[in-house]
Amino acid sequence: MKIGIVCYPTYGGSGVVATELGLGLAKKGHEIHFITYRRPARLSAFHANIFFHEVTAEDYPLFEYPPYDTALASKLVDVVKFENLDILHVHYAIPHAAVAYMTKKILLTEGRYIPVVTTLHGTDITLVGSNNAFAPVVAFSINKSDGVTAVSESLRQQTVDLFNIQKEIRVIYNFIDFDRFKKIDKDHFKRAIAPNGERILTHTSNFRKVKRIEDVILVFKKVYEKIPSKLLLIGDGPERHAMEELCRKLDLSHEVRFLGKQDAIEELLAVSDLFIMASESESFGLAALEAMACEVPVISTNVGGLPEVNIHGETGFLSEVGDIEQMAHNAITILSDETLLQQFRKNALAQARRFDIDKILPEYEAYYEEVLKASKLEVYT
Ligand code: GMT
Repeated sequence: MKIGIVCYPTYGGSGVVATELGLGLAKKGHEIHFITYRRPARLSAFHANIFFHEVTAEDYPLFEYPPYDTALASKLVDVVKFENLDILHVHYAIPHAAVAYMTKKILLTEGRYIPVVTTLHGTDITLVGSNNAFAPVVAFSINKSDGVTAVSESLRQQTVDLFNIQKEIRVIYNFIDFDRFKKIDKDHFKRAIAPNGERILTHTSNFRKVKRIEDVILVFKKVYEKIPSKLLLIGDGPERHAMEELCRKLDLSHEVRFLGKQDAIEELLAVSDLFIMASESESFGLAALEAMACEVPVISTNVGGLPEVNIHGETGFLSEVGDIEQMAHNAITILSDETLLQQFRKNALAQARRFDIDKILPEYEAYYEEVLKASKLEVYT
């Protein structure tokens, strides 16, 4: 199949999933065309089946905001036609699903039908999409997609609850590539980070408010008071500066390391004992799955799709948003008992295997086939 993939090319979860999906499909022989404003962060190496088309929204003194949507639609029309794509798969509804709809309509005027699959990732529905500024377009473009998937059952349900959706939404879970995410021997890292054998707690995110990193630090403080430990904070974003200030105020600067954006996250997970995710909203929690694949148990909140990934009492523990006491108690329970920690590590890996890329990729392939079969020429009005 020739598949066009549209996504945000950043370190965010939706861009990561879109890129890993494209890479996986390319390895299976599909021809993949990424159409984005920048080369996706995880698309570093050359692959014969992968093509990248950069979208540039030309600036002009009249534009306060460069018209990215228009530039993307024009680029999609061009790529679909000249690369002869079979299907467009857009990740994150805003604005990609609406732009794909416009693309479809433009191509229809030339008698060309391009089926569109939209994957909902979370904030496009829960935080941004449900906002009145976007809601009518989000609902419309979901209903006008030829196929719609959500990355968890919770996100599917939320979408149906928030919008008037006539389209069936298929749940296709996010996935993990075990060739990359596995526990590897990085003992020299461990010695550098925790020279006295301290426990290592880790958090990865884009440092936005929704991640509640303050809670992560406050949980860590309580753990640190009981168990010698270090906290690795991976990623960057708007909250970073305030969090650095908080660590200084709490006199934790020597115990908390801000590592910024990292490419080889698996190497840091390899030396971690526990992963903390304190988010107030999380449609899936890809970062938690990456940790689990590296045999790291997870202390998380119980929101959104997290209970579908992190199994309470088996792979880690779930708590109410903001319940710092409970999260700290759960973390101490696991970290103070080596036998329990080892059991949780094993369980985390076993649960992560349910999301093996080798199981999930065929679900996408089958879904594309289904959509292609069902898509008929729409009546142009
Ligand atoms: O978590 C973020 O802020 C990034 C965001 C994105 O759209 O890139 O992540 C969302 O999609 C990920 C991949 O499907 C999910 O694993 C995250 O749970 C989801 N984030 C939220 O729902 C807050």
